[in-house]
Amino acid sequence: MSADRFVSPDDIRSLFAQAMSTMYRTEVPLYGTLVDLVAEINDAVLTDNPALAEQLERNDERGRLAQERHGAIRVGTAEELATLGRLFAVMGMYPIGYYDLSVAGVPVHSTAFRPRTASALAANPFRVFTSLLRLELIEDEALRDESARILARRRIFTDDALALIEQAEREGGLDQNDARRFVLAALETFRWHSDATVSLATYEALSNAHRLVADVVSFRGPHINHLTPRTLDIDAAQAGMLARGIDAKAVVEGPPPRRCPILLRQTSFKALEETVNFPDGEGADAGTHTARFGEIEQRGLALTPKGRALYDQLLAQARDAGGAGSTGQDYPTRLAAAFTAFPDDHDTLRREGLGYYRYALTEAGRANPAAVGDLPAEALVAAGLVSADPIVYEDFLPVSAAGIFQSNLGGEEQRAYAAHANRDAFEQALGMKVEDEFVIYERLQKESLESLRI
Ligand code: OOG
Ligand code: NI
Repeated sequence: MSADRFVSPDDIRSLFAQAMSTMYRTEVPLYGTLVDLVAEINDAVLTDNPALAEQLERNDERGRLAQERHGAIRVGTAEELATLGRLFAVMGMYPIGYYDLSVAGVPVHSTAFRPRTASALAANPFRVFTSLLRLELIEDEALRDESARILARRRIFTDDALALIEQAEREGGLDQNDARRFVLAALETFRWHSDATVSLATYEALSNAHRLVADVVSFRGPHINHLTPRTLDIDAAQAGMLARGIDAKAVVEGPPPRRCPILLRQTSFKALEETVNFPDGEGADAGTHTARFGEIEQRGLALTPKGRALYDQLLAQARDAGGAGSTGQDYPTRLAAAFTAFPDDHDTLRREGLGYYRYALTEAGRANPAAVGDLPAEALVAAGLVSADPIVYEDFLPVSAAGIFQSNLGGEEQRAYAAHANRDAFEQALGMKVEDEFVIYERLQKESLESLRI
């Protein structure tokens, strides 16, 4: 059996991302509006800024831009999470990063399943932010036990999906026909079901414990709760949402506007009020649930641990000023003021080791390989023989994620749980280790440096 009868995991991921996008457009038409808005803005930015267009082209980001999305789901048990890990592996997506949201009052911890090599990222960087409910954080013991019983009963994967995961693991891949079947079967896990599996009374009890608990426990599966396109100008996207009368979140999460974008800036529109049907036709009017929303993001430079520490420090400073968190009219001003301490030109960011860069020979460098020799990268950049472009941040930010969760659960900022991050428990549930994102960025940067000398 030769491996080339198999469809590459990159192609399966692209098929899946496309299928999810089509499904979500039908489920949440406003998502389609966001995608169109982002496409318009990105075209305009690229037309106005040919240098950026060239940079994206050089770094294999131009082609992926129109396809680029992340989604998010929340699961209830270790078994669900572990099986998801196997399902995503068929598509070349691996758990990267550990996020503890309990400190922000959300009883979950999370990872992102995503591709991790330069070629896989260039093919399609589709990522899914995946949260596992921490039932142990529900105080009411009876409710906790009932939730566990309800979750233990449900089956979130179709038989076909499970069989095809096993087949892919056993044989090392899926052929064209099975890959197509796999995508259709996998899609079922992420579909929205408006029928609750629990009584209205149970739903309300769960909701009182935390709206997120109701969202995870009351339904047949972990519906995809948003899909996020990537814009090149989030301030334009935010203005565009407001201009179209979309109920956008007040604050853009993440760093302030900058000349050199870093990490991730995100905005979302509020969750839809959906009608939920309860068994026996109960609560015909009572049943609305906020689960699904739309989000737009702008991605920038991936930061090194040193850069990230500075980011975290300045963000905390902006949020703590006046004790107002990220609420309050003056938050954008506080944020901008704090971030004046973060260098905003690429030469400084690079020389101070704050971000990761991809190095490549320029035309001059290619024409004169002898001049490249053993010179250090900085000297080559200074001589115009090598370009250094920002490596894009492919991950998430816990403070931003908490803000997104909060605004879409319809909640006020809530008290933090007295829990601690528990990466070991998460990895145990998942059945594998989550990878450290810094190691991946470091490797991408190193590979680019090595490519200069070949
Ligand atoms: C996930 C929220 C996190 C992001 O972009 O930070 C997220 C959720 O609400 O399930 O998607
Ligand atoms: Ni998101």
